Amino acid sequence: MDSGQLKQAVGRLKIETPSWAYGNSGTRFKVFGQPGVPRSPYEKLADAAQVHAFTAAAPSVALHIPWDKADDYRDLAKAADEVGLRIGAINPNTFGDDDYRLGSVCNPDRRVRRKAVEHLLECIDVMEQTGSTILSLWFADGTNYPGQDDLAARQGRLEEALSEVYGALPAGTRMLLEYKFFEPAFYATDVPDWGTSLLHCLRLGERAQVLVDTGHHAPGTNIEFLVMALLRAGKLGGFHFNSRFYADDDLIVGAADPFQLFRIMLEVARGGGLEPSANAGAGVAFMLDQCHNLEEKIPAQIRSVMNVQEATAKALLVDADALAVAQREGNVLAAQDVLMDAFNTDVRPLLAEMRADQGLDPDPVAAYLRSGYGDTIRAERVGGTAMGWN
Ligand code: PSV
Ligand code: MN
Repeated sequence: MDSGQLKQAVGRLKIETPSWAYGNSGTRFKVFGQPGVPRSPYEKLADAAQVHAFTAAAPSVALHIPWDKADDYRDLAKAADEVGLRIGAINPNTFGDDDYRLGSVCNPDRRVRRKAVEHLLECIDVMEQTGSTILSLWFADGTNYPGQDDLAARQGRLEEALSEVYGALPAGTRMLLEYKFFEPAFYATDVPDWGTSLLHCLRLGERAQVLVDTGHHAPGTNIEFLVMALLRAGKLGGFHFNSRFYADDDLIVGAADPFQLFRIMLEVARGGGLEPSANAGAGVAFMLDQCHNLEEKIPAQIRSVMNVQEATAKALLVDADALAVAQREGNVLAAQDVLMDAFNTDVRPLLAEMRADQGLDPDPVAAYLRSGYGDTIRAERVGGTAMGWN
């Protein structure tokens, strides 16, 4: 691929940012407030628009309901449009209510299960009102102790809930099922891994696909392998990108292990996942799912978008012909060289050029910091209740 094609391919990549990245966040020990943080979903959209303005790569924002509850979702979608954005995935929240102590859709109590399903259906309404095409599901359901509940019965309840919700999906939309091997349940999580998610998605049908959150695996998991396998099966719905040192750290993607991000994007590229035609035309949804507890939020999202672009550019630089020859000949060292040559290439000058071609500042973070937007929101957003986890 020559540099012109590479710039075009990376330029086509779109990365969704999460509304919750713009609000206050922290750990279970402390949520730190930052000045200038949005007080409404509308202000979150304004911040997300900055990320897109400086990168031209983040045109959509995921919502989390009810964190982003609005009186009028059509109006919210209109506000997004006015700042050059659209509403991306709708993420129902079935973990932030006392009723969900023993789970949501897997809860032994039929009343609680019904409440959770009703919320999922309400989120489908939100999709219809905002033009969203993705319902992105993650369940905090699980058990803390062996024997606490019947593991198989919980799968049955999950199956029942998913079937009802799947049946209510509007035409042209899809459902992504995210897995996580731990947290908040300690003994058994009801959707712990891509295998469990895939089993449910296969049973549901074509419009149910697996969502890979890069922070949700045991240490040492070969994430690029499962990405390859899901893509081959047409079941890689999308990503929640972030970075982990220990657990689900939700840090800037590529911060802990840029080589892993490169390997993931390499499998995405080789499997055709960068093409809009992937997944029977639905494409792979590239989304960030990270929070910035210490650092400034908007430039941190910009940095994250750039990290995905850099990893993708390096993946596209891999000399496929040379790699094929090395693999055919069983030349392990040569194959390794091909990969490392691409990974060790400094793609930043090329991406700076790509941005200049797009009419952007070649250095988006610096340009944002110079813009004065941060000072403006810190001065203007005084009073009211900052949005966040608390
Ligand atoms: C759970 O850890 C998760 O990755 C899910 O995607 C949630 O929706 C999100 O984080 C909440 O921050
Ligand atoms: Mn996630």
